[in-house]
Amino acid sequence: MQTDPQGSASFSAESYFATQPAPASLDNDRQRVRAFVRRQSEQGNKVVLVTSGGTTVPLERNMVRFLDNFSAGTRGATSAEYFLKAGYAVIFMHRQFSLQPFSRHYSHSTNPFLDFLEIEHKPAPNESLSTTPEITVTPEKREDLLSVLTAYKKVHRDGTMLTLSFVTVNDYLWLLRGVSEELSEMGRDAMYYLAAAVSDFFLPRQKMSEHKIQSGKGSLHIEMDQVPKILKPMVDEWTREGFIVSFKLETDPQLLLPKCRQALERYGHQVVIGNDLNRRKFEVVFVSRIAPKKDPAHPAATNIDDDTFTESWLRLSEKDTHTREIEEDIVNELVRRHRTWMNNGR
Ligand code: PAZ
Repeated sequence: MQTDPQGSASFSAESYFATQPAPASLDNDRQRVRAFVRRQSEQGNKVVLVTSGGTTVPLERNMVRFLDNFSAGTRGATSAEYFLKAGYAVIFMHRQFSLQPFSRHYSHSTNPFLDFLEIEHKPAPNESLSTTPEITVTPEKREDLLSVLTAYKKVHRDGTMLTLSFVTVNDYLWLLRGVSEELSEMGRDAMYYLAAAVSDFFLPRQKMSEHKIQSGKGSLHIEMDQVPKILKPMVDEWTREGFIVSFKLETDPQLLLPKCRQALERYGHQVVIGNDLNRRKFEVVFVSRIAPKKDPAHPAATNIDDDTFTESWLRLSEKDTHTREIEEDIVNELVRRHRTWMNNGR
């Protein structure tokens, strides 16, 4: 663990996992992932890990208050559906109670499913006066519901989705490491799609108050430590040759591209997808590295200072925003790039 000039600590991934407790469900989750990966591998399926939703940072061990990260889980849940449609098996690792594939279409706040149902009173057989109430689907909602339900039932029948959940940033980090290590068995056939909004700061267990923080002392000062940059060990140690896609969210448009490039430079993974908070539903940018040039004098070596980046924007037109989802285009593009990545490795 290092200390910066202001005195706050920054954990390496190693010191983080050596000092912060693993969630109680971790071993069980890892076993489920292992069995799932083995099954998908036998069936010749590619697997994508989709992370989705925000993480919390508890302020007390007996938690009353916490800091949260913005994210409804729309990107993750929607993308998972398109990956399934493209023939991938999906490990859907999401914040508890955030949106999920298929059920997201009938979220209680935007599209409550009870509004789709009607009660019909049909005459009961042999009893002319009484009626039996029956539940039916509102006719104009039928077609949409049938198509969502058909896709949902198929995924259940085929066993191509495994759902795991996290709440805190600590749960997330442990689970991400565990799932990545299990999934790395698939080598290049695995994709990692990191759409969750993960806190950059946390309160180590050792600094947390045991009980509810009391208000008697007036204002509250909390100094948080930096969450370790886990993409580095993820690329170098946890995943073997997997195709890794991370997301970068910014609110200042000037920062978006520099931050995406910086992430690729630091961690050396395959793609960063940049999105602006207010434009994310209809515009994203794919940033990746053009393979470093070979030095003719030393053909075996690559010059890593010679990095250049490619940037390609995906946009939905004004008209399409109401009828299409940008995740469909994101997933199609990634499936294409993953195929090239797999072919290059073989
Ligand atoms: O879940 P949502 O659809 O509301 O938002 C998706 C998102 C903006 C959280 C995601 O696209 C993203 O950028 N995730 C990474 C955030 C970050 O840590 O930079």
